[in-house]
Amino acid sequence: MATNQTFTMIKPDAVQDNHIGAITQMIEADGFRIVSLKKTRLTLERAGQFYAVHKDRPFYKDLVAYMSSGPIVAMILEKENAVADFRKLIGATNPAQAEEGTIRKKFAKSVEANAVHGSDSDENAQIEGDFFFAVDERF
Ligand code: DAT
Ligand code: MG
Repeated sequence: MATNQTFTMIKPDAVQDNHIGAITQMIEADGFRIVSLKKTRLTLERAGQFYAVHKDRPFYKDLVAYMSSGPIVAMILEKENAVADFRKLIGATNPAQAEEGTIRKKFAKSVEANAVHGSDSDENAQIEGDFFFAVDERF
């Protein structure tokens, strides 16, 4: 259903470093419309639920601790081909491999503290957006 939408979070390191404005500007400049936006903080338990798909990976425990270590900014974004275009805008998971001009190239500090999340499929975009936003928080 949400074929033109994706979900993102500005992660704790980028929020802590005052990059909310710069990252949001890159997102809008790339043609995404912000449908929903909130600053919030995940509990350890909620971060664990959000990343449950990675629960058997060796980095899971650290990832969940990191993602609950400070406030994040959650957004639903809209654009044609949103999921794929947004993955292109954020760049590779490991910032050492992220291309010039991507959000992670500019703001990521490490594989873990990589500045932003981006959904990897339409189905997950829907699930992740629903994790943070009610129906009356989408415009
Ligand atoms: P992405 O965020 O690019 O979709 P992913 O879904 O594979 O990447 O992993 C989710 C997050 O987990 C990622 O943004 C950072 C962390 N992560 C992934 N691989 C990691 C690794 N090898 N070491 C530490 N953290 C890792
Ligand atoms: Mg992923």
